[in-house]
Amino acid sequence: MSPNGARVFVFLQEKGIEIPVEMIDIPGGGTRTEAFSKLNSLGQVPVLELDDGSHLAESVAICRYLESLYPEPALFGQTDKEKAFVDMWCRRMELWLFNVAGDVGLHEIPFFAEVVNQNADYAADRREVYLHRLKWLNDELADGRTYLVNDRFSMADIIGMGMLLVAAFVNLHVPETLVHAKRWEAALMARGSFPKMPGSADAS
Ligand SMILES: N[C@@H](CCC(=O)N[C@@H](CS)C(=O)NCC(=O)O)C(=O)O
Repeated sequence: MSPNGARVFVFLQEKGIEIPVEMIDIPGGGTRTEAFSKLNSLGQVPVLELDDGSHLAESVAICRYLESLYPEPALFGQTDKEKAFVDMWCRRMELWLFNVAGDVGLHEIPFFAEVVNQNADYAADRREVYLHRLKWLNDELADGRTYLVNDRFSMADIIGMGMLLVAAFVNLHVPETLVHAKRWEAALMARGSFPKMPGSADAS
């Protein structure tokens, strides 16, 4: 499953929301058709079709909209302060980690040669940066908390799940030495909503 689509799937499962889902065959070119570009002009999943026929793209925007329709359990924070911290951690996970692992994929996986001018040196640099930033995450989690914000599972952890997934696609894993990041990863993997990882027995 695609890492950004997985965020919405995890969100739906954590909320217990059931909606009709259509899977798009990305390697088969399903996001690059004219019909799909009418749903999202960037040619990317996920996309949520609303009752009025409009189409909402961007995984975090979709999840935010679903949170407004299904407030419980709150995954974007409960109090104003918690909401702000979830926001901070969503941005950190997306911009500081997820996108770095994503860049490795964009610059190494042949399918994405149409999307970027692939550069092997840049990909190698991003691999190092990702591992360096995992050390930062490990230090952040050294206070022993289970999840990123207030010990309560949130959207920031969901982006973290997507990060683990996108990294696994390019064979980047949390080193055993980063015990706090490993503890956080184990807590995420223990949740029933954790996405199927590449290479796992039941991965699709
Ligand atoms: N910022 C977007 C990123 C969406 C995205 O990159 N989707 C990828 C899959 S993870 C995609 O559909 N790629 C299709 C393609 O490149 O043709 C989000 O959060 O939804």
